[in-house]
Amino acid sequence: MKTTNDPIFIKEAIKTSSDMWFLGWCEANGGNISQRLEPDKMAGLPLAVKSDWTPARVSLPNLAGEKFMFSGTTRFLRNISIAPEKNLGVIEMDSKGENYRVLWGFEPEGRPTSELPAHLKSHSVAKEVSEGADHVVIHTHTPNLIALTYLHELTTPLLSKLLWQSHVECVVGFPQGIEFIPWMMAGGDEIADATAVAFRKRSMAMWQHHGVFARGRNLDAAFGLIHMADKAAGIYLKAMAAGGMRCAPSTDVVCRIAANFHVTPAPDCIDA
Ligand code: 2HA
Ligand code: ZN
Repeated sequence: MKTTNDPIFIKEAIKTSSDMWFLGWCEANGGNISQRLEPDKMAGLPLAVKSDWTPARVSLPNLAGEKFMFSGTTRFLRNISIAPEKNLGVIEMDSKGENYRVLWGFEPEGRPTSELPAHLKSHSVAKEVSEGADHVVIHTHTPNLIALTYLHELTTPLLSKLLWQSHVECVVGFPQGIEFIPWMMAGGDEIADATAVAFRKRSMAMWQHHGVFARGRNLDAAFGLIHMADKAAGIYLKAMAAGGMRCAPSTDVVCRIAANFHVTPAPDCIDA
């Protein structure tokens, strides 16, 4: 595992992507990660203009001039640990938040993930609603959460409550719930917009039959949310396979746990 003099954000990307791999979340080139980088995070990284300005299929003025770490399109998250300079890159947005250029990585040459518009639109909303605190977006193919989208005709309240009632820590981790996004074409503008809209209210969005998106202040925070939700989905599936959820915690119990931790479950989910 390569860790020597890499900046801390690369070490954190290695840790997170390795954990995602070992949990079975990122087969082949599945899944992608990104992080908005403050200038001090890139100290020691040899930045140089490595590509022309390239349309990012977005127009996001609040991301003008921002720099991001991205995993690369067609690259495997599993391989970041052995070659971060091939599987990760740093990009810079132009002064309109419309085009990007590569400043480091994606060796010998490459581009950010095919989900670039969904990540950038998510970062734009995340930066705004968190007042700059959120820096990370993770997309990944979590088997238990995906299986749920094959089992039930889900809605946002149904999925949020199902997870809150399957693992009693979940309401504390994501009291805003998790947005359910019906199937749309991956990589497209429509699903990118739907994900960004979801992030105005919540920290996670579930793409039907595909995978999950989470935002957070750092990789650990976004990873932790996804881990919690996928574990809850796994507990639900186990209980269902063993005969059904015969004595799940009630809505009242979920509310009492939330109150104990001074959080409020999203009214559009808990009351539905
Ligand atoms: O790039 O996960 O949704 C791999 C993906 C696309
Ligand atoms: Zn995907």
